[in-house]
Amino acid sequence: MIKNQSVNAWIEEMKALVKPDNVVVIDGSEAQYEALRAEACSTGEMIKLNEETLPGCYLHRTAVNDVARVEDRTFICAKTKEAAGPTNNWMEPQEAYKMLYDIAKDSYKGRTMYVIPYSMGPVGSEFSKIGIELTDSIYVVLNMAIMTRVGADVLDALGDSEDWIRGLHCRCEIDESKRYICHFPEDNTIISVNSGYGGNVLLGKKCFALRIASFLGKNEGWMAEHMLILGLENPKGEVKYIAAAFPSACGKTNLAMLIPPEKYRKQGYKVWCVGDDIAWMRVGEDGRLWAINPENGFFGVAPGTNEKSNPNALASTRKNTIFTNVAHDLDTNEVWWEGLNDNPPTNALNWRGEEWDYKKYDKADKVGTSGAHPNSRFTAPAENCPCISSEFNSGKGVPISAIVFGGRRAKAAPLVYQSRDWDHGVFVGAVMASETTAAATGKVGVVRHDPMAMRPFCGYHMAEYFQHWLDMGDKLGDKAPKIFNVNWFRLDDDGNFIWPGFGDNMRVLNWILDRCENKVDAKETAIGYVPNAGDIDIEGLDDVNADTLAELLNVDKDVWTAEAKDIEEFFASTFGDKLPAELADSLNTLKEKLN
Ligand code: OXD
Ligand code: MN
Repeated sequence: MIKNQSVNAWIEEMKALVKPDNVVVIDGSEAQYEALRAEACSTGEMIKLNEETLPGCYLHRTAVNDVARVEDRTFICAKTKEAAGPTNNWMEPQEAYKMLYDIAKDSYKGRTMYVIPYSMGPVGSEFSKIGIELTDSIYVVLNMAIMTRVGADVLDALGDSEDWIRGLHCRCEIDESKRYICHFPEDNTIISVNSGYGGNVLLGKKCFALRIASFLGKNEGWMAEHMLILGLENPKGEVKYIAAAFPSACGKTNLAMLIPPEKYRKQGYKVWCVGDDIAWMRVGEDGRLWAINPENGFFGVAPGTNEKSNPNALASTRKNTIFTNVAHDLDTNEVWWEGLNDNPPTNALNWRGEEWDYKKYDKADKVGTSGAHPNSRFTAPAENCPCISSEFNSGKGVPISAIVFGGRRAKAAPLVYQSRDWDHGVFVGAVMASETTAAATGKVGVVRHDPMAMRPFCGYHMAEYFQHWLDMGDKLGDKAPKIFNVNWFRLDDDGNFIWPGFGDNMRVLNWILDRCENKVDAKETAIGYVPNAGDIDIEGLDDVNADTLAELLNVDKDVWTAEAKDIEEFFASTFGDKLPAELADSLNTLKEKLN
């Protein structure tokens, strides 16, 4: 079936290394997927869920030691350590290949090699790029089939081109001590061994669409970003698009599928989801920035997803979805997770597959006592989403009016502010910091610097990445999107969230778009433009009055003086004199304005 010689040559090379019993090329047909689902169920790799209430849905459990991305075992194997930069682990490429090939050697014996031809982006679009993933996991095949565009038409679109990304995944023994997720940006190659967790093994996602693609983007003059894309439709039927970067598990999926508060809905406002995790953006013929979502599905965090927080995400998971590491209700053969509803199943297995007593749930030990793992996931087709954008499959993309950065910050960042210009906006993105979450292994809740939410995903030196952002601003000139920062997670002195978040975030998005169209004024502060109190609509919010709004918008001089010091230390210790001058200038301006 495969005619492309470079693809065939590489498959032969990898076959000789991993020695599969047989090779199956994934053609994208429903018949082939159905056979694979049946096989996975017969071996226990997947469990078929209730066909009446969850048609086409399956449950999978990963190994207990393999439930999140492993940043400490993720490497950028560029030729030099300098090219990988200070925010990435680095391994010398030849050394890395040798180590990985030693681990991968013979690892498919007794197993099948699945060859997955996939396109990131609509097949044939000028934005899109093609990858071939080899895997010994049916779970990976079926997830890739949801998350990307897979099949024979991808091979047709590739033709005899050598421009494609190699991805080798070997489950091996799921041995933590030999788990490596390695990227060879100069060779367009990804190798992942000893894991079965999505973020480590669905190689189209973080590995290709962010780490490798960010490197390609720098060289080819476009951007690969950890951003959702949404379209906000006003009562006149005009749709404006926003791209927003938040660290993992900080609500990108919720924002991307937001349902406007009732009063806005009645006026005719709507939100359309283009993507919830990744944006590829290019300067279009008209000089504006255009974006596509290269993915074809959602790999969303299950806990906390419910009828109120994100009805669209929940609806997306009601058919043809794969659930990973959630609780299994044995009475109904359905799934459950913390925050789904107040009725935990009484006859259930937890994410580890053990009998589970919901009464023993202890918030302080979620991993040990919860039904679902805190980083349990749903893999749902984008076409299931009730608010999927009509432009979702458009190869042309959508024009971006505003770029929004945000994180989990208890105090420093106000609800929203706007940068003074593009270069200052790059600074605003570069100084993003957020509390860590369960999406990656390691301690949860520690504030860390996460520039543009790309710290775990930038495939090259991050100071050069900042420079690339500045260069894109030069290309875009006065057509550049405006840049903002939001913080939905501000706490009061008792530790309660002050802003209601979820659908009400629409009130902030409206201000952002009004600013893009010069419809409202703003107050200049040391950190940028903050809304005038009357310009954020709080009508109908029970818990937010003028005083709370003032607190939410407050830019505290002492807090920001400490923040500026912290930024200075972060810049100096991480980037030294590689930091672009524009960012050092923005920091100096901030310090001057605070004085
Ligand atoms: C994700 C992540 O899965 O950021 O999107 O971890
Ligand atoms: Mn993500």
